[in-house]
Amino acid sequence: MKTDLNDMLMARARQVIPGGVNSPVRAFRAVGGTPRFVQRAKGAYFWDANDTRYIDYIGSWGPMILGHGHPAVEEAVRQAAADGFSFGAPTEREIELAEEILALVPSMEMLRLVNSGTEAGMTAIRLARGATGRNKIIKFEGCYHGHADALLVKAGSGLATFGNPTSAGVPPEVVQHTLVLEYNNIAQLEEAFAQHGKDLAGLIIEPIAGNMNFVRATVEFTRRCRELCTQHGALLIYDEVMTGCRVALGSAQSVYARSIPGFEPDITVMGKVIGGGMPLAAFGGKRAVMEQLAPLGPVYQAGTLSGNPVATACGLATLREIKKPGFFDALAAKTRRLVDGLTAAAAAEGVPFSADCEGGMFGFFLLPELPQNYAQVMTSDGARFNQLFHGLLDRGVYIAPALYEAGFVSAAHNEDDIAATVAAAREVFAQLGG
Ligand code: KE4
Repeated sequence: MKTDLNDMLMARARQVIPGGVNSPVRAFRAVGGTPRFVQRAKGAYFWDANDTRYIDYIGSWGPMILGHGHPAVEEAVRQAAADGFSFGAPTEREIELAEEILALVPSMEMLRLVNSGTEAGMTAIRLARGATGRNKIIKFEGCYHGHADALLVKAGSGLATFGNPTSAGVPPEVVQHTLVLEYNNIAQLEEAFAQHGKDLAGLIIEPIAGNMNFVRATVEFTRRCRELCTQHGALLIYDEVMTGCRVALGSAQSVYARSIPGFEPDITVMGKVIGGGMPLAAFGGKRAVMEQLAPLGPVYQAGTLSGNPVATACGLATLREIKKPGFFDALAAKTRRLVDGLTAAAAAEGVPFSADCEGGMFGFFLLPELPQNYAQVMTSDGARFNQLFHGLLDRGVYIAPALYEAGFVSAAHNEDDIAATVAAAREVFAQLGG
């Protein structure tokens, strides 16, 4: 029996890193088995410690929209690193990246670069509170906005009660101002604003919830979020860390603006794609809101490595590639072919299956209908998902090791990869049965 080097590395990792990983989802706790330790990646693939190749549909959880090791991005990072890793002083490239992002997401007039989606989301909440002088926040069950204390919260016992912590170490008083509502539930949303509207600083939402695998906010729900925030003077915070420049060049807000003319959030949180795989995220909004931030205004936020010169080079090179004519049309069509192929394979084997995609992001459920909220997502059969996950993994196809996570296609995935993925899924669906 050949020694599995992933097992050896995991045993060693567990000695020095909690759970052997630097982020919990990587540990395969939900699906079982041993995480694959990546030794290198290129294009649509990575190779694990055993030098086994996988078609990669995680792509670092979204950033690798070009595929791994795009030559133009590698060259930009190489040149930037040669000029210096970090200065703690302003650089022209931070201006260039800010200008590039603002041009793609015109609801923002200004932005600030930070190092992670958590940092961006945490600061967006603080900014909404500072700008409005109010404390209360609405979030939705199933949406994840990073691990800041105020956002690690689950629904209270009812509308009247505020949230309870989802993590040890978060004092109840920290989440007492966070109200957790059901995604896509307009009646509950309207009731919450009726009860708490004058105290609400903001509402934060994933427009397409990739942390519930793939659940879209309905157009009507989105319209009501916008209307009620405007009516009550609360700020609509769009968490586009995952969807930003991933579901469309203009991000999810540009998709919703097609159905809701003039639709704009007040604050947008971004990450992943805009950093191209390096630690970089951002939050932005209208000038009047953003100028509340230090050093101009009373809302403090800072970061040693914010706007890091190597990370900004990686992000800028990535954005310059994805804005090229035809990039998103091709990516969206390829993602659609994958989803249609998987759907047909499941139908051929009588497996209850539903899937959806937008741009280069997709999701699927072993459910006959697409779920509309967290409770519906969690009716999925975890054991069957785990069988699907490992069946694909054994066939060299790497999807997210959790049924509530989305999938990502890159420009580097080719038609053979899509066909091989669908063929692998067909074999596993045949084993799963109806
Ligand atoms: P980070 O702090 O992980 O950079 O971003 C937090 C975050 C914020 N908002 C949304 C919508 C996000 O999806 C994320 C992070 N996404 C997860 C995957 N669902 C990252 C993977 C991980 O936690 O290891």
